[in-house]
Amino acid sequence: MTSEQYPTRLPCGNRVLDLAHTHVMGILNATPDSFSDGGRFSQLDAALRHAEGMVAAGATLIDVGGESTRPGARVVSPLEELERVAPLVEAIHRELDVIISVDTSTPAVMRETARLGAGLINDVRSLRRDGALDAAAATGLPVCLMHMLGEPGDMQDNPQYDNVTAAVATFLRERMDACASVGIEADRIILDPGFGFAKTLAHNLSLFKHMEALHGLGRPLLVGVSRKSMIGLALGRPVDERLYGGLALAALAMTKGAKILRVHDVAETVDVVRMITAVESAE
Ligand code: 7PJ
Repeated sequence: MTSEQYPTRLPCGNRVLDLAHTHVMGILNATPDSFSDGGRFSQLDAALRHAEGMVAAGATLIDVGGESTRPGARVVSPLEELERVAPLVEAIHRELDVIISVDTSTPAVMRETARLGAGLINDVRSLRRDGALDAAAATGLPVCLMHMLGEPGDMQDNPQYDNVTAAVATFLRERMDACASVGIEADRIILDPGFGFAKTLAHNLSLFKHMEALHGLGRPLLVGVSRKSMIGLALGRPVDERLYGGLALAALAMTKGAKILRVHDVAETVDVVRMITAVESAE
């Protein structure tokens, strides 16, 4: 475990994230036809109930995403993305005691969801879209910067690194500098190695092994590996059989000092966090 070099209190809108502890972030997909005309209410309600279940299971953050980053996924317009995400953010803010993270690269979505109660901007493109730096700065919210090369559509076309961990650290440092240039200071930033984004299995495993090197950037780490292909490839498991592999990685990420674990399986991951905390709290 690392002792934090940063203040442990991170304001996220009207809530505070205590970075002295490890937190579980539950994934909530506002999927392509979630809110299409026929089932608009029922699908919104189902998503809200899913969020409620994750909060009851111990998630302190819910990550709401309206754009699929799977290679080959359809491009979503800003308006469409907003129509998927905004009703959910509004409903969660009204009904649940949780920090709402919005998984978006779209400036208009950042601005509007911040107004509706979001507490964190989670951008897999690290605010590289036109207008994203300014939009994020204007919200006053913390930002999660994630390493990825290229775009989700082409990121897996033969990614190459001399030293993947060093490349990720350099990239994240540059994005922190870009943030500073628009007034997003380091104390508002969370960093993410970006597992599965523009990385082979060998890259993902090496980056995971050497994750502690990223503590040198002085900011809390978020790790998202839940059900990802690095588990599938390492174990030879389809997506619905990756829970145990994912829990192993969650435990390892926590002991390597990650502060936020982004997962689908909240209850199981919360048990991992509680068990490790019990041991670490012992005499
Ligand atoms: C991540 C993410 C991740 C952050 C996705 C998936 C793909 N945001 N959004 N980190 N992954 N910060 O969940 O499989 O690893 S979408």
